[in-house]
Amino acid sequence: MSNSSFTVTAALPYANGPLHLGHVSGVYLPADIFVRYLRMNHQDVLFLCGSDEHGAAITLRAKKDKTSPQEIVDKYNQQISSSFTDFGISFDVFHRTSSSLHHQTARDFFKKLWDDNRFIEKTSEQYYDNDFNQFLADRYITGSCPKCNHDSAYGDQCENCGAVLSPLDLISPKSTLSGKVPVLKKTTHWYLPLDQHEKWLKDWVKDGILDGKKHHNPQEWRNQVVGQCLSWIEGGLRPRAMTRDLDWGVKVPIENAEGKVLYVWLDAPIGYISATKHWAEKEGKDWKKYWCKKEAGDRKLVHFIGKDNIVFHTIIFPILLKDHGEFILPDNVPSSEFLNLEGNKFSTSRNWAVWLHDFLERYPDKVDELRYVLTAIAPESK
Ligand code: B3M
Ligand code: ZN
Repeated sequence: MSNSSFTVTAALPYANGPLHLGHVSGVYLPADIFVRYLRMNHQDVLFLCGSDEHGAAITLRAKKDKTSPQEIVDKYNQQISSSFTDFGISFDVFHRTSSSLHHQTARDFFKKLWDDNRFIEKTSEQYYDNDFNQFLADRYITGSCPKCNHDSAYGDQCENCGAVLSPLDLISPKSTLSGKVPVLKKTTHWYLPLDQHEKWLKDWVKDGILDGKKHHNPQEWRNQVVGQCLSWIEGGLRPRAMTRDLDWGVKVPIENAEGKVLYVWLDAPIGYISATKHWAEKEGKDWKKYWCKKEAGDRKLVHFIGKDNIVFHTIIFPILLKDHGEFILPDNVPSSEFLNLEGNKFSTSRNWAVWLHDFLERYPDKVDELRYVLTAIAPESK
């Protein structure tokens, strides 16, 4: 194997519940195998992860458990991190997005893009709960699905038919906070014009060409990743709001943005960069060698992710990295299909899972056996 250097990331698990074997087999174990293989071949590799501690996934869980988001993320950051250690996943660093280092990194990133006029400011009407005096995140609104009539579709998606929705599509919407019909109210947000990036994205994903030069070999990407990404682009991209009306998250670092935080899918991937900074500070290294065009040379960036995260890692995050200007783009984004349990997809919210910490408590000396079985049945392409 010729000498190369790698920055390998594994999707940041939401700190809203424990890890299950679906997460492990689809993301963390393949990433760990890849990294161990590189290290065995004396390649220079940094392997990083951390917990994703913002967004409605966290606030909803806190509400359900009648506690605060902080308590939820503290609890699950701890539990997830020990499960990874006990299972022998060999991260160089496991960080968290609630750290002040991350907040600063994400704010600076957003501010640079804002200063460079990369966002479009837009005022629109969104659902608001008068009893709770707050705008409703997509996941806080349920109603009937306009496509299949399923009666408890969420504001962003129908779990029954898979349709991607916006809250205004729902028939008879209801707030999950008060249970009442929400009202429409005006609010201003900053949008990333994804549609302006279709051309270069397509060249990059389909042919591996970036800025007129060969960037990576597209044959090495999995079919389902390229396929999903191209079908999004071909369907036409639309501007997407990069901020939210919420009080849990990274505050929007510009004037007249009180009560607004960064969209969790803007801040979470930046978590890869802050995890690197955190590690580099401790190790006396230069984080830029792992991320920045000037310092990184031909270092390869590889994101291991779950199937439902493809669009964020092949479209939105690459646009953000390119717009920012200093960063390298991913060379590969390996994503697996879902592992099923008795025919159904593993699911934290539906409590359908074999939990990793449960397995490790019951069978502490069977780690290699579990790693073997999950590798043998890995849902690589189906
Ligand atoms: N936390 C989504 C998930 O667990 C999300 C991944 C973030 S990667 C930057 O499905
Ligand atoms: Zn539906």
